[in-house]
Amino acid sequence: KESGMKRALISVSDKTGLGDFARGLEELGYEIISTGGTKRALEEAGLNVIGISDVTGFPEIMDGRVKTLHPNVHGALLCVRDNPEHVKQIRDLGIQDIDMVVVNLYPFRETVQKPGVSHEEIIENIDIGGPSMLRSASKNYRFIPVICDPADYEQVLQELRENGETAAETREHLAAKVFRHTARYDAMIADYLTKKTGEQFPESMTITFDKVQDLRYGENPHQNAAFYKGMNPQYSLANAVQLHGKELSYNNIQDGNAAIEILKDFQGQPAAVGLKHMNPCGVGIGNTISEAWDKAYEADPVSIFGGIVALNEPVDEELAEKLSKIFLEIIIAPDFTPEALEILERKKNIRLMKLDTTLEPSNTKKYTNVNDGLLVQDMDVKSVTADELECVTDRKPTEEELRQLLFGWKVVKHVKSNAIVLVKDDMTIGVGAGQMNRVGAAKIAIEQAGPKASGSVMASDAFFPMPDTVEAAAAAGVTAIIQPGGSIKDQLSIDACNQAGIAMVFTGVRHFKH
Ligand code: 93A
Repeated sequence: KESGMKRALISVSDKTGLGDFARGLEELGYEIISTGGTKRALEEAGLNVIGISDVTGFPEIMDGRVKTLHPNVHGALLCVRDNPEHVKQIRDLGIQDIDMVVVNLYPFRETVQKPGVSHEEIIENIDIGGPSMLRSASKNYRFIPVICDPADYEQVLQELRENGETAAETREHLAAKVFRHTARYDAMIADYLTKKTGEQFPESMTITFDKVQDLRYGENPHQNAAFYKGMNPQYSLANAVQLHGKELSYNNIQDGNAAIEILKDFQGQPAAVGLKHMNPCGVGIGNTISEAWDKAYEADPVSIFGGIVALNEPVDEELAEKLSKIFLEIIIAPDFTPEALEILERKKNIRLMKLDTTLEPSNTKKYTNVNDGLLVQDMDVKSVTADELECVTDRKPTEEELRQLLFGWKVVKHVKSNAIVLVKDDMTIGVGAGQMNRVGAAKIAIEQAGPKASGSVMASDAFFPMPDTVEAAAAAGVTAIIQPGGSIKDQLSIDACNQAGIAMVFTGVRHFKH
């Protein structure tokens, strides 16, 4: 070695913590080699830096596309230092050792997510030299520590200060992290280009997720769990700002997600969703958000206990007073007024999440796990308008019935199948969820509605295989029904409706949710 000093190669896009880390290395007797932008940043921070061109004997060319791709770099990084042949070869070629690699990559993900970004700019942000160095040094982790995450700077410095070198175990951890990082990085590029080709379901999936947080536990305390976010998290709870309360649990995140999914179908009017165990227990719309909540609450004042509330307008003082009277796990809303916050924050445990819940449905994919595999489908973003309904009974629904039917249809889509929802006065009054037969779901909804069932309308997520559900509806005083239609026995249900004076419309669309 010419200088006898250790050398660290630093080339980073994310310059977080860079100055302090490099200074730490300098104090430990390291020389620092850097590429253009990193070198400038380090020099501004008052450090001495060797330019990469002095190592490669080559200028950085083609707008930086080739800076570090050179045998003087990769020879040093890949040399097996206890292999005398390797060492001889690099000495003969005049390749100097590099003892540490600190690289993080062009911000590909951030670039893809930039509004109005061009394809060319995205392509330029595919880092080639960076991953190459990370991979070379990681393959050789027995000898070279490699850092791709500024969060690891401190530990590395500390080990160097204490022992003059990093622990073998640390180097192994760092290398594993690098390969996770570069694998994910490539997967993001693959995702971007695959989407661009229009391929819907490619031969192999490369979905990339970033950990949001480890969770205390999963559905139950004996299950470990973590929360990850994907590439388009704008409508995800991962993007919510928590204003108050304990950390979200696994079940909270699932339930919260289900609640905001429902809101997507109620844009353009104040809407409130009460949710328990993945199913809505009350949905209401109103002229004000407070009125919408009154209805969601009144829909089922029993089940909402310990539930989740999602709203598509800010919580004000009036609403906060009402919400504070019941035990709720989470409130999700686009905002909370200061007065509302003050009222709700008196409750220690309630989680207050600020999230833009007013976005339109997004046409993203939905993933469901099966043992060691994944089912992937489009999100169910289908909706129907009044014009698309086919009335199949003698009596047509009235204007008001039609409004309630469409309301019920939006809700039933989000209820676990088999699902029946009863609706009256812009609110759900009975929700029958997740039954193994349809009439069973209807009976639950009717029982829950009690006397309110009379004069209500019914929505069914799938067709009636038999007339028994219509018969139960008629007995309860239901006046109109919305369902997909399409059973070979539709006529039996239509006859039963006509007999009871019920108006029934077909959507031609079904909303199974298993
Ligand atoms: O364009 S590259 O793919 N070609 C290279 O040879 C190369 N070497 C380092 N990108 C390359 N890098 C990347 O440049 C690093 O991964 C890092 O993200 C970035 C740092 O550049 P600068 O120091 O000029 O800001």
